[in-house]
Amino acid sequence: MKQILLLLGLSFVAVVAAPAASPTKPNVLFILADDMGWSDLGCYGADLHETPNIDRFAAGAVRFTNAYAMSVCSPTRATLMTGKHAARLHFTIWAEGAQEGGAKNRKLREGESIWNLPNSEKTIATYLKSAGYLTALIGKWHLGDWEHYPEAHGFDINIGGTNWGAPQTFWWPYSGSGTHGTEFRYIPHLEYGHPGEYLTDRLTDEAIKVIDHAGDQPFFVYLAHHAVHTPIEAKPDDIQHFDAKLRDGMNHRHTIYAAMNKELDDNVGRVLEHLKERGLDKNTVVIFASDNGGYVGMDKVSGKNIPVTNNAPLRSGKGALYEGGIRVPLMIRWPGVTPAGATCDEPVILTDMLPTLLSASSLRPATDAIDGVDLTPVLKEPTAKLNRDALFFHYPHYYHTTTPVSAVRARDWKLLEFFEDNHVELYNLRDDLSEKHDLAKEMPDKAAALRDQLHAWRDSVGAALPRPNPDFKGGPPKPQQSQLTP
Ligand SMILES: [Ca+2]
Repeated sequence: MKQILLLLGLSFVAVVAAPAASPTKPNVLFILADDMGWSDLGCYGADLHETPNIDRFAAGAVRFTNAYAMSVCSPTRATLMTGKHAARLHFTIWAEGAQEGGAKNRKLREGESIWNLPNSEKTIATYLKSAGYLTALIGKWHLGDWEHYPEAHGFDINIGGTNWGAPQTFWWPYSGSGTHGTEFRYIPHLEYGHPGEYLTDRLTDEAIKVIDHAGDQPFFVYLAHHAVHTPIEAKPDDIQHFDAKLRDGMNHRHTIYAAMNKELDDNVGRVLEHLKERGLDKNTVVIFASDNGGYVGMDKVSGKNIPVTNNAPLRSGKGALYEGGIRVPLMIRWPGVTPAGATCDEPVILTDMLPTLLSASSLRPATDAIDGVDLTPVLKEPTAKLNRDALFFHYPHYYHTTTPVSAVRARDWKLLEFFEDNHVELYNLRDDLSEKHDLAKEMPDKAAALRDQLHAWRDSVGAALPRPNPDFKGGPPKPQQSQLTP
């Protein structure tokens, strides 16, 4: 209640002093899109979609072409916050999926996953708060029940963060039941709004209020938009624009999803413009990323019987460990450090955000069990190489795009190991970005070496593995999808 009153009051408080964040404590604005695919943005090659504001931001930032996340929501958010791999945390599936206990009549029982981020974990917010920052989560949290909400993880302010992975609707009052199972969902602290108000706009309004409220205090604003996750809902005028623009042969075909992307882009533009007007852009690290690959299933709301997006040239989408499920947009602008308009091809992962942001704030992680690395060297010099030979992925669960699987990316090489039959697939991403040509049989020694590397990593983090399901009755696998949204 105190936070509600505080924020309601903000509307009536004139913005006063210019910010006083010091060079050693830059402000941080982390904008996370939900389920945005690697090729959904103009600057990553989208055709139907229009994202001029994010494209302009990319032109002043370092844009990563080989950035990765986990393949679904909660594991990425957990690794982002802690700098530890989701497999080390044993947080490998979205929170509601972990509570359901996984698929039933399948060949394997899924690896066990937690659904509450332990309060003993230190997050980016924990560190920055202790260093004097105002810390705020605005939007999606998805890391556990109320005892594990952002307030328990170092955030002074939580606007909207709950255990739920998606709103029932993007239209005020954002509440109801039915779209995502039978439970009633709402967005706390946004009860006061008006008919026709759209969630992406409102979350941006709240972020701007918090930024202004920070005054002389450095801020960490984690603006975790629900867009462009289901339910696929957008403003009629924007939908009409993309209906008129759609042409045969376009990679993207879902005009409501295109409108959602445009509306997210409008709001990224709005918050960046606000930073500029306030003179805060010169001392604010701004990061834009997505939490997993684009969703290639159907949505239940739009009435369109087509996949929500298409991650081409990448294979598959959310859930899978093919590139379409894990490769994501990532752009970072760090005034005085990042060159404008550079691209960086070095493989990076959102696990790297904690050590990077701590470094930007002249802090160091307190534990050596951090899996991420500080990206400062490639932010200063985007053609530099990081001292890391591989990235790892672990999704011991079923989804409509995959069976339980682990993967390793080592420079140009990528190996996936599927647990149902232990078969491996080997790809050279430099030659075969779309993962069409499995080289495992042609190059058995290379495949064996990467498999050994993957197994050694799984052992080192204590990854939870799937196991045979004694109750499996055989027969064709029944498509399994949670009633609750990832
Ligand atoms: Ca997501």
